[in-house]
Amino acid sequence: MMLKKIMPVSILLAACYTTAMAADASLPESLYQTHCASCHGQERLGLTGPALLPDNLGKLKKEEAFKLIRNGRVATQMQGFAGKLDDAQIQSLADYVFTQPDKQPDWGEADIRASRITYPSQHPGQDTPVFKADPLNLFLVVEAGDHHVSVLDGDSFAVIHRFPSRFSLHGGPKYDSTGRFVYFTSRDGWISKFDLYRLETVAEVRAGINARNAAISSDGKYLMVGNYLPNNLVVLDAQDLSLVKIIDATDGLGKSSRISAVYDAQPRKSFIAALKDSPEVWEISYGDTASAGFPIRRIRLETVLDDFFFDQDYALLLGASRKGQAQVIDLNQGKVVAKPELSGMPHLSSGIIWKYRDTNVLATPDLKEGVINILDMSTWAIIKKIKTDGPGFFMRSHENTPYAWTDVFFGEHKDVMHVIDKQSLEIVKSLRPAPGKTSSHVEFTRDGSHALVSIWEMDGAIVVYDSKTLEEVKRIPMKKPVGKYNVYNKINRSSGTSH
Ligand code: DHE
Repeated sequence: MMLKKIMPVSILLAACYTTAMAADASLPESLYQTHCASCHGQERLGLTGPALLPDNLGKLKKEEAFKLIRNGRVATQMQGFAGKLDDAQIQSLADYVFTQPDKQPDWGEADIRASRITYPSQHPGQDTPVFKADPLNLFLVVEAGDHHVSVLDGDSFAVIHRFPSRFSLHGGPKYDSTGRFVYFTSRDGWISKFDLYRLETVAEVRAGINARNAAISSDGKYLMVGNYLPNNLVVLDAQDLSLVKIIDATDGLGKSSRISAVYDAQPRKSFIAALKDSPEVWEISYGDTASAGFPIRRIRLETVLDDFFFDQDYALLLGASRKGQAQVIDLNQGKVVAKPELSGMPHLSSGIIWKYRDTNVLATPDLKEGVINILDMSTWAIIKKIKTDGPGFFMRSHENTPYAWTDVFFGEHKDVMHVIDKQSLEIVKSLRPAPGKTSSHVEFTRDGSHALVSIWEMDGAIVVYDSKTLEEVKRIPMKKPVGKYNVYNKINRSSGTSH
């Protein structure tokens, strides 16, 4: 639908460019305008295809970009250009998309407002689920392989619905407190609101060019989007995704910064965001004061926070820079109260918490080292380093299971999923759900009886395990299911899952 609306204008404009640049038809800019602009936008900000700016390309390498332009991308509208362009032209295009534009692109109030789309409902007035399944035991499975989301019944493990998503969703979708509405963020800055009762998209808006993540306020009124480009936080009305406010990410000393991430701190009625290029964390109140303009309380730190996580009360924040310098910030006192000795590259946003003896522990995987760090949350001492078969990305547990699960994401053992006993702090089993294929990202059913593991391949799967016996129960084919999110566990802020 969007394709029809946008294509003619873009093609027309691309054609004008082509004429103007006819003399330099071999220049990469000219090749780009002729062959790419109609889908990826004249300024590389994305249209029906994703934005092609260096910071939006994620982990894509230049060699992969060359192959992608040459051969196309399976299951997308990206066609291969091997018949139209020679290898030198393809290489120059691959180099071009990795080059920063002369002028930093902007995305302001007018762009945000103009991008908003609202969709008419197929079930007007329907305020109960259109399906027979426990709406709180649904999983949303983000399938990056062909950019779709599957709605999975957590009791029968049947897919009850599947719908297309924006390109390259990243981070966990955010449910409102009822579990009816859910918000997705794409790396290209698109926010999509989906109604899980009616099984339909409600509205979409592009809040930025390169978004980090989003958080929904616990009262369900606001969505806050943290951006890398432009450097800002964007407040949206959660009802219809209309723009409420843009907050420039400028630190207390006047320096502009990207946003590392933003989260909702439910008990505090505030959003907590960290700046990525400046050692500052912000508490932005939405309580009774939202009408007064989302006031910012700044906490100045010694080092930046690239990745961070909270205790269950949102009184303490544990954060780390990518160099591993960790700090615990007491959000009430507004100061650093501990500096845990973490090394490597801890992935704190994947941290989980459980009760251990007379204390709570926080466990975090590490993106560089094959280790799970277990920290005592009363002293912030590392009480155990569990050696794994390689660096991992995600961890999960549930209040009703004695185990914590973690993946080995990088290296020759990327197919291993370790199961850790939460009391002995030992690995009790290492599963290989699909030998040779990356297995990653676990999520539990609402009662904790089953653990769902992703096989991260185009012809991948969700593998369902009985969480007591650790035996496989079912295998559901999926297209690179990067993550899955259980409604109940999320809205009840289970200490074993991400928030
Ligand atoms: Fe993520 C969540 C940061 C790369 C898949 N990732 C998050 C969150 C942050 C983050 C801050 C929490 C946001 C939220 O849920 O609101 N991710 C980063 C990085 O800094 C990093 C290392 C570099 C980058 O490219 O941004 C990174 N992430 C990746 C990937 O390469 C992954 C594996 C594949 C992809 O899709 O890009 C990836 N990240 C995920 C997933 C979640 C996530 C699936 C949600 C986890 C959850 O269970 O909540």
